[in-house]
Amino acid sequence: MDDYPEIQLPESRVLIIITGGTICMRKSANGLVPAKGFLKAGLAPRPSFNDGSYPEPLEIVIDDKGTRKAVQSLRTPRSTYDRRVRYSVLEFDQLLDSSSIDSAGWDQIAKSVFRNYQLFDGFVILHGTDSLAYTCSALSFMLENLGKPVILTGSQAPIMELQNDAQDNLLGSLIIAGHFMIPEVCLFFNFRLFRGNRTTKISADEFQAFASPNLPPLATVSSLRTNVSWNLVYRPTVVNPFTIQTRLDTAHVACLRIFPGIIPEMVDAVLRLKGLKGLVLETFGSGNTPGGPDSVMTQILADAVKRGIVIVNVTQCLSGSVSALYAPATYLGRAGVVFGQDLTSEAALTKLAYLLALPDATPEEVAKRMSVSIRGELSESTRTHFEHPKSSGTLTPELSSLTALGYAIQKGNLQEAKDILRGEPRWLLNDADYNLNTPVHLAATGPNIDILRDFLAQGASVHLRNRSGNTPLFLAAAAGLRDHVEILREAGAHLHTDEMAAARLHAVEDDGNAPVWALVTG
Ligand code: ASN
Repeated sequence: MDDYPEIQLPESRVLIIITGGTICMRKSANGLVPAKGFLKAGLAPRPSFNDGSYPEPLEIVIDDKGTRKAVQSLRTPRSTYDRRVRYSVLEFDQLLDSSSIDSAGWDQIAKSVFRNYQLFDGFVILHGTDSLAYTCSALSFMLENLGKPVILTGSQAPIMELQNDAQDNLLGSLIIAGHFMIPEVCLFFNFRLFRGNRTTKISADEFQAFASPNLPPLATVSSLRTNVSWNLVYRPTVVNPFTIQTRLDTAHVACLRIFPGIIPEMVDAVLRLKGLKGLVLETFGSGNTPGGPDSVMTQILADAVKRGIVIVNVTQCLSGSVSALYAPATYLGRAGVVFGQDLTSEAALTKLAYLLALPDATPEEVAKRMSVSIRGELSESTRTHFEHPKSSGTLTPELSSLTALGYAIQKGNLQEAKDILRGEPRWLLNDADYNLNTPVHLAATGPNIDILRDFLAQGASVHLRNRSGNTPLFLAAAAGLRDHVEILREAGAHLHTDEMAAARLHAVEDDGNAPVWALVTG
């Protein structure tokens, strides 16, 4: 037990999905292999992962077969943010060295998140580092309209080793998933949180194994604080609930690295692979390949594009973007090769596989979407991309702006609310007052539904809970506001597990609000 007075602290729920990787490996006659029983052997004995209340109550999780089962949970000690994180673990039946992951494995992860979405506040996925950047990229596309944090991590040394990076990587991930509503697929490694689809593995053995060369970290952990760059956090701004897209088409895409002296026949042979639909071409510098405007190479590429193959130009360099700066890249563009801007190869390949798997994907449509950002995976050079105003990055609310916004909501004054948000140097919409009510909580019971609609269209989270543990949806139902409830549901809001029992009781009570409660329990 911790030494602080035992007051009722808010608790977040996080699901850890274990796919394998070094983090959970043990030595065997064949070298390191992943081993089961991580919660009990790896986490329960460590004070930072277990506040001593073990064994804790069972938590419900939904397994791969869709069966609800009760599993052991653990709870962290109190955090610097006065919160505890309760977590449970779902292990893949077959734990993998991540070199063996494929699109079926990605489906399994996406389905586990989807099935358990309403039961948890955030997700941590343990994964080997070898293919981690690919999995992060793939999931960022597969998880559509994500409203909760999904954080992937792993380690270079197993948690059972005396000196390891596993403990810090997992603890940092758990804390972020349990405290910060960053609705992105992220990678946490060596005290930094990255947008997953911007990452690449840069070291086979250093603890600093990943980099995000074209986008600064979304958060850094230093001493006791987690500093979130809220201005960089990507939020879906269409009001739609969370869904997943599975079965990425990895069977019909390829990646080819250009090198000095590469013969056009080699490129042609790859482009004539049976069934090939998309190719990522790793070019020199800012997008250049050998061959002039009338060269065989350019002709081969142009012919392939005419046959309906989407070819995407990305740079071999660790950072920077491709562009039509030099003549060779311009010729590629004229041949119909798409500029992948500053996409990593991992993001380009998985994005192609994702787009090609969408129903009715035409080569033209896929090519068009490859050079625009759909999940913040690339920087669009021609468009001022969506960025929240710069912030100092801590959770500390500036009460004056939040209070002013609260009054505007209470008065139902949409224009005033918009003005406050526009002039605000930080992104206020996910901040909270003393009672942990966010502007969405206030708008959910406010007199003007257009304010609620506006906040949701700006990507404000519907999943944050106030000090009493209530979501905006719960408050709107309690107030009997059917229209507010409906729009929150459209945005993917659902009741937290702890609210469900009370809501079900209300739904059968003989009172005027019972039909509204019925809407949220269905
Ligand atoms: N081979 C391991 C894996 O990717 C490497 C690691 O996790 N550090 O599963």
